[in-house]
Amino acid sequence: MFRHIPPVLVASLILVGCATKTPHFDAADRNGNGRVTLAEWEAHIVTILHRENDSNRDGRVTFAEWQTNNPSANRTRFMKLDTDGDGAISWAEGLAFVRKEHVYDDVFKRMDTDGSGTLDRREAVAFRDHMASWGL
Ligand SMILES: [Ca+2]
Ligand SMILES: [Ca+2]
Ligand SMILES: [Ca+2]
Repeated sequence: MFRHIPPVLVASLILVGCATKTPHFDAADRNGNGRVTLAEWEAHIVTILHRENDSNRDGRVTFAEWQTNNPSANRTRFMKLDTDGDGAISWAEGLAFVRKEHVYDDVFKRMDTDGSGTLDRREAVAFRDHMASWGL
């Protein structure tokens, strides 16, 4: 992907990338103590996903909105998330699902390379760079 960019520029881009703060880490670290717990990470991811799927920004993700963003979505899965059956997925319902199904446990463990149970900025940056190397 960097084929047409001079190597020096690539190097400086990478340096800038390393020097800048990691916005995801700061957003996820809700209590600002420099560590991100699994609970904080889950809340952060659900916030992003919920915002992305909630096309009309009313705080509820209806089946129509869900389907727009997930063409392969089916109603059975939607109903599993919509636990109060009001026809929309709230942020709290999304988070409850993610926790119940342990959706992000594995990726969190992979990010927590020292096994401390929390992510520090160094671990988050390493993971981000790892993802970047895959073009993500
Ligand atoms: Ca909505
Ligand atoms: Ca609901
Ligand atoms: Ca750690």
